Amino acid sequence: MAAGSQPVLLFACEGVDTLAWRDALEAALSSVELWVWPDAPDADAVVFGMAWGNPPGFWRSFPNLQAIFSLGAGVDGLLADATLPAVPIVRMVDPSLADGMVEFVVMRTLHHHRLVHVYEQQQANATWRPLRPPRIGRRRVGVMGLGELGGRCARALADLGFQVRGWSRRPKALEGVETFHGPAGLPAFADGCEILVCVLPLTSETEGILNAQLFARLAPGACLIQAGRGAHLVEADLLDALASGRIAAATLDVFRSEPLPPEHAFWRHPGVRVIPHAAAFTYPETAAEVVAANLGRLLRGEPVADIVDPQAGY
Ligand code: NDP
Ligand code: OXD
Repeated sequence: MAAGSQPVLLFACEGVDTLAWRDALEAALSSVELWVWPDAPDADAVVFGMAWGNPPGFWRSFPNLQAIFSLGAGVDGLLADATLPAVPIVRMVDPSLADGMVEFVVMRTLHHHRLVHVYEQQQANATWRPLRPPRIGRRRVGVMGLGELGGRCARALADLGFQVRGWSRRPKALEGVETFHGPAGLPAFADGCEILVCVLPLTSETEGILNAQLFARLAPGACLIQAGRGAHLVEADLLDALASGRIAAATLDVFRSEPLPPEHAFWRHPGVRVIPHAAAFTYPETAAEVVAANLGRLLRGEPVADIVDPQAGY
């Protein structure tokens, strides 16, 4: 394929359904030419990139790159590449991705609220013991991260009737949600939470934030739902908290090492439910429209939402 008169968008994403993405992007894009890696005959012609799971150094081969679109909401992987060109990064804000995260968080919050993690262990011993959960309005759920995903989750949980708190970096108001922010707000946010949900981005400030100090603030026997990034969690602290009963059960969707190695203690721990990084997915048919709209704004020189702040790291 030779470079034509339109700017070229190079789609170079690993581990996704490339054909579905190509079809969706071709249907949505009108003012750029789409190339799909490895079919990129002229590196100089590439003006926009769509990235996911690329090896470090990949994007530095395109000297005329003007912006990178992340296929995922989390950009920690991209930003970890020290050679990444200093161009704007547009992260993924796909309504279907947010729907998926809401489904996942609501599903697992209800699972823990209704004590299904206890019934699973009772069933292993053929134990018949009904347990009455607190009324939903008495159940304290804390959501870490109140962005596109966490904000939607917190609102959905509040709509169901949970007593919801939320924690963000900057002050934020969300109807039905008691909000806290910054490191100073973290202890008060965590105090007495019975179900803790993490939907944070991974940054230098949030790495290792799910640790013994935080767990000590939760209600005894609290449950954890972790759908942010694996490096948020200090794994040894979770195993200790499960052993002491400080944490009764954990739903883990993301891990420091993915796929989770077969020998990892989480696989066989009765208090841990392992989900293979499947809380929420980006859907080409909706996400391609979002990419096309942002590309159009870039080409017209208009401001683009969802640009990553490299200082903040998300
Ligand atoms: P957003 O950027 O929209 O929101 C991030 C939220 O985290 C914001 O509320 C932000 O605060 C808050 N935050 C960031 N840093 C801190 C900090 N240091 N202290 C307190 N709060 C902080 O991101 P999304 O909601 O779109 O995505 C969040 C993350 O979810 C992704 O980065 C990714 O890691 C994860 N994810 C996981 C998936 C899965 O399948 N498991 C799928 C997709 C995403 P503020 O509002 O003040 O900016
Ligand atoms: C994402 C993810 O960041 O799938 O979009 O984890």
